[in-house]
Amino acid sequence: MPDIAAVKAALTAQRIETPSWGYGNSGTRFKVFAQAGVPRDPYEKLDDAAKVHEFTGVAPKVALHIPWDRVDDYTALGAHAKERGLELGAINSNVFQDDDYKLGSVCHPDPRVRRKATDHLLECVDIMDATGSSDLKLWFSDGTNYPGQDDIVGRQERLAEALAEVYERLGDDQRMLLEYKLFEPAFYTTDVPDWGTAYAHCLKLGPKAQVVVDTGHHAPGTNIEFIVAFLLSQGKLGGFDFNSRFYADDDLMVGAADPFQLFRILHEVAKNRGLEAETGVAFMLDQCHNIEAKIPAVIRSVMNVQEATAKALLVDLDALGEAQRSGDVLAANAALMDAYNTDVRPLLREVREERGLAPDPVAAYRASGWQEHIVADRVGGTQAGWGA
Ligand code: PSV
Ligand code: MN
Ligand code: MN
Repeated sequence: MPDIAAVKAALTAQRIETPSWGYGNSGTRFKVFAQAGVPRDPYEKLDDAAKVHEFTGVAPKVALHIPWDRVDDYTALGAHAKERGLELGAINSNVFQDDDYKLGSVCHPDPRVRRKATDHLLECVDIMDATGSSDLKLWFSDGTNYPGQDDIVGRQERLAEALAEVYERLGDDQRMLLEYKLFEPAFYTTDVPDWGTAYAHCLKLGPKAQVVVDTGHHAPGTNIEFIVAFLLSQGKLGGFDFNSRFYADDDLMVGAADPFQLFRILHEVAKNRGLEAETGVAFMLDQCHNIEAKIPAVIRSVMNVQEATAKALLVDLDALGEAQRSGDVLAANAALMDAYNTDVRPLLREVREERGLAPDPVAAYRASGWQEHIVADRVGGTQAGWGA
């Protein structure tokens, strides 16, 4: 049986990074429903993220999206984070919202546009130098809408060229995390549509390039835990963008649509040492809270990851291994299901209380008065950008 002290230690050590854009207004292409009290600038996004960390104790890092979080002085932004017990996390590049990118960014047929896009990625590494961030997260909306529109292999070559240039610019303690997505906004071909394409590019680039798995970026029915297990076993899993989906890239709260899938993913992570800091797997959220209250939704999401992690840590790996070796299919499956069916909420409440935290972070947030404070204080919130 798993040692409960070790389970608690692993839960205490796990860190979950929250996205700056999750705190701002967002919506669909049909409507952005503005909420009262949302942050007006990146500094206020950090103020809200600090509340998530205050009540969960496990969310000290905040991912930035450039240019949504562009500021004049990143050192000052880093200092603002530090004063609140936070650190700046992954720098997410954005080569998808300028008119120039209609036919792509680093895969665009025009070298001028490719240069502009690559320069933006290099600028993101400059920002990482200033913020102390170690991860550059790359997601490309590049692709085509119609058969024959562009040369598939030619686009791969352009992509490889840009990635190689950015890879060369990375410092010793920096890495690039390449994110794939099946479709959208491109509807016929996407230049990085799946883990295999991302993996092939990362393998060619070298050890500082790893794949990021956004849980919302697969076709329905895809076995994401298989991808996770494979990438981890090859040292190529850089991290997660957690969210959940019912249909496409819905960006709903992680664990809301399919908590069992989240458990299966985290079981592979836990079993293959992905919870150990040295493995370097970043647990990030990439979500948008369009209709629900944002800060408590981020807290809820952090808790959902913790609950799935706790269940994964409760899997009796000795019993599982024994059942697998002896070909006992039912016993092996039962070893997983026993853990999944355990109510881990009391254990997590205990872990929090042992650290001097409130057992229920959402209730603690609601009682804190922060929501009333920001609603009264902030008039005219910014739009987070686009919540894809
Ligand atoms: C793209 O859909 C994505 O998942 C990428 O991570 C972007 O950076 C993020 O969404 C923007 O919300
Ligand atoms: Mn993502
Ligand atoms: Mn997405």
